[in-house]
Amino acid sequence: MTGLVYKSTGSWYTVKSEKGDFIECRMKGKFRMKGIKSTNPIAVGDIVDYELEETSDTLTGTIHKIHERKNYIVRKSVNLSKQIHIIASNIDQVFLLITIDNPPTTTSFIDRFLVTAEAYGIEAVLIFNKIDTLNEQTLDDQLYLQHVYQEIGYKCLRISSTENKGVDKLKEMMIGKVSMFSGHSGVGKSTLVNAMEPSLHLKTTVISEQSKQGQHTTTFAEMYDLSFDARIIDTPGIKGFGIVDMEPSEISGYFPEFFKLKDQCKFNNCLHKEEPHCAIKAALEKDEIAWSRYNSYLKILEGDEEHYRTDIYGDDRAASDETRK
Ligand SMILES: Nc1nc2c(ncn2[C@@H]2O[C@H](COP(=O)(O)OP(=O)(O)OP(=O)(O)O)[C@@H](O)[C@H]2O)c(=O)[nH]1
Ligand SMILES: [Mg+2]
Ligand SMILES: [Zn+2]
Repeated sequence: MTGLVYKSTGSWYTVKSEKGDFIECRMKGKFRMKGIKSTNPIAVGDIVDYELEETSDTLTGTIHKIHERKNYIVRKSVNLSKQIHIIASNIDQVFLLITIDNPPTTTSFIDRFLVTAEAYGIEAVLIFNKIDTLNEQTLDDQLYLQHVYQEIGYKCLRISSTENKGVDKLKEMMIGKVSMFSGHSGVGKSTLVNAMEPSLHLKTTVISEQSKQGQHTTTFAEMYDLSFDARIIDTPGIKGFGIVDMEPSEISGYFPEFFKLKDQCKFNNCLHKEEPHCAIKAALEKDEIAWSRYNSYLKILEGDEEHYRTDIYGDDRAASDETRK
């Protein structure tokens, strides 16, 4: 029998059958997908083959095959730097929730996320959530960031999940699709799912007053069927985004505004650092490329991965003055 994985806790997987029942399944033996070394062999969104276990009183099953994935989005696991964690698979679009200051989201984090989505060929949309909390300064910061990303071509939405602003527009974009919410803990992913489907009552928690960070309320990725013909995968907040191995020459291809200009660089292997007649540096000087994007690019190029854990709330805050050049 074939089903779709709605939740994975590591040892048990909730699979929705073709008839629409939810069956708790285990994995049979060990199996690996070709070329993927991940901490989790099966992810939410996977299509699997399973057999029902006849011996048990409750309905359980064993999974013996994963169908090939259309795509998947991964992050490097923070502790085991060589391993990756598959957040979800077979998704049509991913929404990154961003808050300006509660909690703060850095441009470096946003850009790492976007690079990952570009690399895996998944459309990414930016959601600026908690717009009801913005003051004069943070509103300015939010609008500036939105401008930067819209210029590049990313769709942006302004939402207040608690005041139900902008939610209908989002729903429209989700019809007929599998979408995923991502972002730091506390940005309001689960609150936004509740705003779209109040009957779900997903657990949410206020962010810590002191640290201005979320409390990691959602602990496992889970998919939900929504009443307007849409599916959403709510995910646990992520601290940082380690970029999975990329060749230095590949990276600028995942910055769409760099990619457009690349052919105009003097050297076709230009890494846009110190090379003469670099079209990207020229665009930067003319303010046609945002400095925050260029800085993110350099960090990824330098393999600056450990950094994000310490400076995420530090000097490269999304809305800091340096990035507003
Ligand atoms: N003012 C305001 N508060 C919001 C909004 N969206 C979410 N919140 C609040 O932000 C806090 C965190 O929301 P959650 O939905 O738990 O955040 P999350 O992103 O799911 O967090 P994790 O599950 O930890 O990753 C809660 O207190 C929400 O009520 C919003 O649009 N405006
Ligand atoms: Mg949550
Ligand atoms: Zn160049």
